[in-house]
Amino acid sequence: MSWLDDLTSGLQRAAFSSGFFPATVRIGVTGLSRAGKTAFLTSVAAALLARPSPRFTLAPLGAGEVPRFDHERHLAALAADPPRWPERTNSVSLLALAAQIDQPLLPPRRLRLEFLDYPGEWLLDLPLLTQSYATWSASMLRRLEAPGIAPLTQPFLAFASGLPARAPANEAVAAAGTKLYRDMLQALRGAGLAYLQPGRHLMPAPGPEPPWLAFFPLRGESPFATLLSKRYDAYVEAVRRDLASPLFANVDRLVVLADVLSALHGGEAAFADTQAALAAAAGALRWRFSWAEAFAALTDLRLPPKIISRVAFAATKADHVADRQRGNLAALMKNLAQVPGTGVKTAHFAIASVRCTEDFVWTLEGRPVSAVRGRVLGQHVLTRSYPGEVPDQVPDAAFWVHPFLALPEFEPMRLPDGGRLGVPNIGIDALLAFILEDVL
Ligand SMILES: Nc1nc2c(ncn2[C@@H]2O[C@H](COP(=O)(O)OP(=O)(O)OP(=O)(O)O)[C@@H](O)[C@H]2O)c(=O)[nH]1
Ligand SMILES: [Mg+2]
Repeated sequence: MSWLDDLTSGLQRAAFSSGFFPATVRIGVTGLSRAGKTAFLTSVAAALLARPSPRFTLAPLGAGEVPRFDHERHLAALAADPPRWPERTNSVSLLALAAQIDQPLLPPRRLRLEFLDYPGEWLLDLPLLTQSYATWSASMLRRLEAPGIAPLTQPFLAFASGLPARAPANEAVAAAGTKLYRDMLQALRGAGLAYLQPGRHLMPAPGPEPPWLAFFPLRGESPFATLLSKRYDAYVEAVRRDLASPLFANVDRLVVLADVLSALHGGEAAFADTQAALAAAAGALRWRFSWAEAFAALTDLRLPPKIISRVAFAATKADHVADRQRGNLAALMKNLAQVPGTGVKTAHFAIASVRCTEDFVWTLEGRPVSAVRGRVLGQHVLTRSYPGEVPDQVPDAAFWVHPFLALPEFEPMRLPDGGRLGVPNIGIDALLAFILEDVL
C-alpha cells in the first residue's frame, strides 16, 4: 500500500463514520453480452432488499444521466408463471440501494450502494488506448486470419485485401467496409468468440451514431487507410473521455462475470478467445492504478482518483454443474483472471445468480456421476444434464478431444413470495461478503 492509498482510504473512512453524508460505494459489474449481468444484479438487489439488517431500499438516481436498472421489472419476469429470464440489455444502467446503519455510540451512518451494469464489450476497448491504428489493425487482422474461422471472416478479408494500395478516401467504401466488418464481428460472437474489437461496433453507445464510428482494420498507407486511422483516433479519444467521466472514474470495486462453462463448450478457439478477453479486462485494471494517472491527478490539484480496491471474478451459471465441480470452476476462473500488480484484493467465485437446477447422482454406463436436473424452458418434465468434468486449470489438448456438452437453457426455479425473500442462488452471499466486507 502506498501513502496515496492510505490517504484515499483514510478520507473514505472519515466520510463513512461522519454519518452526515451518505457514503457511496460504486461497484462496476461487467461481463460480455450474455455473461449474466442482469440476472446477477437482479439477484444481488433481491438479496440485499431481503436482509433484515441493515434494511436496504431502492434509492432514486438523482440527476445523473445513466438510465436506471429496472429491478422491479426484471424480478417480475423471474417471478412470473412460468418464470421468464430478463430481457437483453443494450446499454449501461445503474442500480442504487440505500440503507441506514446503526453503530454503537455514534449517529447512524447512511450508506448508498451503486451498481453499474457495464457492457464488457466496452472494457475490451481499453487495450486500444495504448495502440496506434497500424498496430491495432495488424494484430486484429492477424487474429481474423486464423484458418479455423475463415468461413466467417472471408467476405470482409476479401473486401479489405481487394482495396487498391493507393485507395482514395471514400465515404461509401468506408460505410460498406464497416457493414461487412460489423456483420463479421456479430457472426464471430455467435460462434462463441469474445475478444472482438472495437467493442462499440457490437454494443453501440446510446444516442445517434457519430460518423467516426465508420472504420475497420486495414493495412497500408493509402489515403483511405489514413481516413480510417483518423476515425480510430477519434474512437480512442471517446473511450478515454468515457473512462474519465465521473461515472466510470468513481468505480470503487469491480465484479467481472464470465460464462466460462459455455466457453468450455465452445471449443478450443472460443475458450482461448475468452481467456484473451479476460486477460484484457484484468490488464485494463492495471491501467487504472498506474502511477502516471495518480501523479497527473495530483499535479492538476484534483483529488487522487479513486482506486479500484476489490475485484471479484466470477464464473456464472454454475448451476449447470454439480457442487463437486464448482470448486474446479472457481479454480479455473482463478487461473484465467489474474490482476497484475499489488494493492488490489481479488477473489474468484463460481456462482449461479438464479439457480435453476438441483444436484443428483446419475448412473451413466454403470458409473455414478454428479449431475444436475432442472426444467428446460418451455418443457414440463425435468431434464438431466452432465456436461462433463470441469478442469481446474486451462485445459490441455487432451481435454478438447471430448468437448464439453451443450448447456440446456433452464427455466428459473419458481420464486417464493414474488422474490421478496430473495432469489435462489449459489454463491451470491459469499461474493457480496467479499466485495462489501469493509462497508457492511
Ligand atoms: N442456469 C442459469 N442460467 C443463467 C443464470 N444467469 C443467467 N443465465 C442465462 O444466461 C442468459 C443471459 O443472462 P443475462 O443476465 O441476461 O446476461 P447479460 O450479461 O445481462 O446479457 P446482455 O444483457 O445480453 O448483455 C439468461 O437469459 C439465462 O438463460 C444462472 O444463474 N443460471
Ligand atoms: Mg443484461
